[in-house]
Amino acid sequence: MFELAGKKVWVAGHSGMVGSAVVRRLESESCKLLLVPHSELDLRRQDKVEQWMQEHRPDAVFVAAATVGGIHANSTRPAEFIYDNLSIELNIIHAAHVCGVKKLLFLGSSCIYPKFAPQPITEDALLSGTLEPTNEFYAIAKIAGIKLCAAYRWQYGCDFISAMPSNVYGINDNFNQQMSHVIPGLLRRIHEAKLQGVPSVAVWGSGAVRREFIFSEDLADGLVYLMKCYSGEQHVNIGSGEDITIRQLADMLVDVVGYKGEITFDTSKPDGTPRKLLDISAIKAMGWHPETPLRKGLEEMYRWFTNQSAGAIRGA
Ligand code: GFB
Repeated sequence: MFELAGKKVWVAGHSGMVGSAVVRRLESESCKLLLVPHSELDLRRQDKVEQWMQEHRPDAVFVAAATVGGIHANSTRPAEFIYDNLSIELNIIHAAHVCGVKKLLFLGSSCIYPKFAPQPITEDALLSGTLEPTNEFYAIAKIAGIKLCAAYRWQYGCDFISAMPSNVYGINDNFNQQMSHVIPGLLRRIHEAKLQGVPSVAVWGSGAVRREFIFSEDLADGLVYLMKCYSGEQHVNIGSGEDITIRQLADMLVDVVGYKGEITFDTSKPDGTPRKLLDISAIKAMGWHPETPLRKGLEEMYRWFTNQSAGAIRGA
């Protein structure tokens, strides 16, 4: 057990969807939160990161900072995705070792696994096949992050762990159409089509591919659980344990929003990986399980979205 109470905990990336959910979840842990905005600390600058960590001396670190995006952003900005993410991980993980951080959790992504990995995907599928080309550069950066944690554990005995979530959605998501993942992208398009009386909304790709989604608040709870209860070299999958097709997801979103128009499919847009369902038996065996069914999470996300002022929604 790693107790968080009384500890100084740095959530790197606290303004993002996952980081802000971790901050909300940590409010009940009696720890002292350390947060620094991007405008004050560029995590891609090694000297600045080391200096900031020397000054603030966190006991524990959640590495939720990353350059992220959906299939379009990943396929069109590969240099930013590999450069930013490698730099962020390298700087934080190395500085955590130098500054004697007691526990660090690195956050990856289910796209680290091979495109055609057997489903559901177990942790040992890592590096067993070719990656999905639309997110290869991001995946390689995230694989490097896992290996950094393992290397610092082997050589220096650092208690650095890694968690691999399925596709995340929820509160404080990014709704920019060029950047977003499928849920915020479609939710916003369907909502705007409803308001403007547009008769149809185009879904990218065939709609036949399958994805597993985890609600931001469930993920944050699982990450805090791992921080407190898990120590090991093996990265740990974390998801909802269920997947659906993009067509089924679009139908659910139409229902949640209350849109009366039609859904069409734009097959000129990429599908990406055919299926990405994580095997979450390892984390379940540790005693954690997801709480929020997809439909309930989408309703909560839509309520949150419609209650925000326009300026408060990222990417809108
Ligand atoms: O969410 P998404 O971009 O993530 O796309 P990936 C999932 C599927 O939804 C793809 C389709 O088949 C998309 O073509 N889709 C349909 C849409 N309509 C839309 C839309 O309006 N916006 C978006 N974005 N997709 C990302 C990776 O892949 O998943 C990252 O690129 C990361 O590396 C992330 O791992 C979790 O699952 O395809």
